[in-house]
Amino acid sequence: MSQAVLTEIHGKVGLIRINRPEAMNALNDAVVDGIAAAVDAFEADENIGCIVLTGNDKAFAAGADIGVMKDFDYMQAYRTDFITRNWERIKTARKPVIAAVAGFALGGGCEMAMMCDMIYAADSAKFGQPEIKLGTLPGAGGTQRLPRAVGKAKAMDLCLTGRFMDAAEAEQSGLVARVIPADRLLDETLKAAQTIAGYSLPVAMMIKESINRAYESSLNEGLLFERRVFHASFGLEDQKEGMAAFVEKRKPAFRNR
Ligand code: DAK
Repeated sequence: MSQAVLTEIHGKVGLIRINRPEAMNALNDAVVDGIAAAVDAFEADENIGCIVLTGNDKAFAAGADIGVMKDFDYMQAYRTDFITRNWERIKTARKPVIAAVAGFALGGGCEMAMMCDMIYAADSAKFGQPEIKLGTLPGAGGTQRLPRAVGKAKAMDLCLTGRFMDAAEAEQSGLVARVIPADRLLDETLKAAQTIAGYSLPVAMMIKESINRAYESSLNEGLLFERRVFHASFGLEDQKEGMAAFVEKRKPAFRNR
């Protein structure tokens, strides 16, 4: 049997590929466990400064595996902590994580992409929360993260009609950071990830943490958090190096401390 998740290292970037092409990359335990294990490994690897999560050209992931879920009852789903266990591992990653989405990102696939720090979409990408067609609702953040990304009106429209949204609409509405021609998606995403990984890792982590604070706090609390982290950045060797390099008109050599 082929591995449900493949990993590669490209310079300072860890790439995770969901690999169930026969099932449109539907997310089962093997996939979600594999993603979590890969995130663990890349987080622990000091050489890695950014993580990219992708699928194939047809699907990022067409949702949780419907065949696995269909006969579950409440007690079984609750007691086995059904696919909740490892789903949040992406969310807890401290290094930046980019989702590179081509083809379908539906249901749990769309939710998993939204757990990443940002989404780069191929022009072939299609996003949706079609759970209503299956007699259920988004269960991994779709009703919460989607309205924060695209606003209440469009989130209601997508979740209640189950329709798909193409890459252009996803970019217009703020779900995705960039749309890239499908044949260049991975190259362009890896290029951006290498850029991020070339900066000071603790600074990238501080920026990620500060932006995520914007979703968890009032504006004043968020600004206070940002100010404290900003002040703390003056304790970094990389801040001394970055500013000295600018003044001396040379490239900085960040050492992640
Ligand atoms: N699960 C299982 N198999 C799937 C699948 C899925 N979600 N999506 C596609 N496949 C399989 C198809 O059954 C088919 O298998 P074979 O018949 O060849 O064996 C193969 O992939 C190719 O699919 P199609 O023949 O359907 O291909 P088409 O190009 O015609 O259509 C499609 C592609 C993506 C539009 C269509 O397959 C489709 O509508 N798929 C289902 C999309 C969907 O409803 N997704 C939402 C699933 S519910 C939670 C976390 C997450 C969730 C819940 C809880 N917790 C943390 C608690 C998430 C729930 C969901 O995602």
